Amino acid sequence: MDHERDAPADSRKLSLLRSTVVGVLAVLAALTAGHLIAGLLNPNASPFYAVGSTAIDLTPAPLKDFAVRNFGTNDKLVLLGGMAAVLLIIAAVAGILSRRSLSPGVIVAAVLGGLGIAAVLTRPDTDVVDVLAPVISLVAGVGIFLWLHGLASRATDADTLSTSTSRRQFMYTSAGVAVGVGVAGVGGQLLADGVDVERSRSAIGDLVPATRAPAIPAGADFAQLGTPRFITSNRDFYRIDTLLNVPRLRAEDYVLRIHGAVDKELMLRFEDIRRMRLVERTITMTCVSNEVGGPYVSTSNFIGVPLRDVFAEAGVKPAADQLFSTSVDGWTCGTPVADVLDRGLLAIGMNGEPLPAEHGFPARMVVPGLYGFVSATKWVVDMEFNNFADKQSYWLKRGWGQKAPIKTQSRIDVPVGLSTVGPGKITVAGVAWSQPRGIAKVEVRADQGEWVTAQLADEVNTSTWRMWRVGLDLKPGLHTVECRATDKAGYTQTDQRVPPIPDGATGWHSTAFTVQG
Ligand SMILES: Nc1nc2c(c(=O)[nH]1)N[C@H]1C(S)=C(S)[C@@H](COP(=O)(O)O)O[C@H]1N2
Ligand SMILES: [Mo]
Repeated sequence: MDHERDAPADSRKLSLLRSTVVGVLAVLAALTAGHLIAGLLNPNASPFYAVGSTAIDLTPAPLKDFAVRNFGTNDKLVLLGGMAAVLLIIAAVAGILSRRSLSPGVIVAAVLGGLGIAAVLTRPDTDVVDVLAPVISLVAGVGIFLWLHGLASRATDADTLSTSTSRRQFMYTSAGVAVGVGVAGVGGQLLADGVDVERSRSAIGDLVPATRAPAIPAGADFAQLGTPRFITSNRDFYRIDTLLNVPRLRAEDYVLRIHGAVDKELMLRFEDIRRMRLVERTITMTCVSNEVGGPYVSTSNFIGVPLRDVFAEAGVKPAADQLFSTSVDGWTCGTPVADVLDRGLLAIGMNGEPLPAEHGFPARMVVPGLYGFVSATKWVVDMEFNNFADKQSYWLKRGWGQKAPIKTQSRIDVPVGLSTVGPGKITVAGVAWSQPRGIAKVEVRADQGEWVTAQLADEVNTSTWRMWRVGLDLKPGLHTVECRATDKAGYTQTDQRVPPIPDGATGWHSTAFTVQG
């Protein structure tokens, strides 16, 4: 850029506005160019997503728990939004630092580009060719930066006759780049969405199991009082995973590898699984991250093949004590073989439909009685029989438990906390669960008084939640009620509060509300 030498230093300094525009557009161009190429190659190779996913994996467990607790299922959106905000600030600062010289901007672009390349190279769900996405991202970022910086410098040269032309040229080019950024971003997203999981799902049609789950009796929930309905709709089923974008795995492309301590290694396609004898089972799933009184518990009619049947041909060697499963995105999970063979399911359907994409389409594991992080691998593509001593799973490496049977818990759904109810007799109602033991009793007390035994709804099976209700006569004013469940093994919930990490929260749920006079 020869004009750099011609102009005196002062007049060569880019305006604040132009330098900011240069920085921000360069970074946006880098991100969206990478997103577009990733859309063509592999959506997981988008540098923005890859860095975000890596950040999730590297996040210390307490911070992750904080995120889940405070943002729930929106934690990923919060992360992406935060990343975008930080990037825009870095971009603006890099632009402003480059008012006199190109090097700060180039250095920032190179560092960000390097991060993108490193993230894509180390993701478990990307191939080597996918590195093209962050490389093009880097090239686009540096290229747009140099180009716009050159135009901005020319527009800044005070002594040229053509300054106004140069200014206009900078403006138009910036606008053009902004449009390009929008097109690349939207295009990349459309391409990523284009791997048509929905078409693959609907091509499967209704799943008809050989044995249906028994019908849910009308008396199984107290939904009219404010408990959840017994069967959670697919849309309302809680969702927990480490992913920014749901894997787009089509049933046509699906292969499950079964290997390790088996007599014969197996490769099963979706059609192979579907042709096995399908059963339907009503199961309540629970997340270990659920706080006392929390929402991460849901019930579905899962359709699938008992894992025992899936493994019959493979022949599991008796020495193996862990089923180490891996999802298409590289998340891993270790499940005790005894539980897997006793009651594990390779599920392909939920409530009569193929699994929704976010719940593991086309196939996932479900093992009643174990928290999801040690049993419920979604988008499962690899199952290896080995020993717990050999291989550590995703959450175990991050300080969570190795074995995590679901703890007996109960929750008050009504009255809603801090609400005003009554006057008259107050109905307290909620749910309790203790898969696979089953619930024997739920008790409620008000204001630390005597425990009152609640009425239990009809039991569906011992691997599902159980609704309860009780009527209390309470004087007008503020009250606190607590609940505790006893399972069929005779264990009554302890009042001792422990947090979810490492293997599930304990303690009694309590709710405060006001009774009207
Ligand atoms: N591939 C994959 N499978 C996963 C997870 C995950 O992060 N990735 N999370 C697990 C956890 S912690 C739980 S509680 C359940 C939740 O299943 P759901 O989202 O269908 O409710 O999925 C499990 N399976
Ligand atoms: Mo979980």
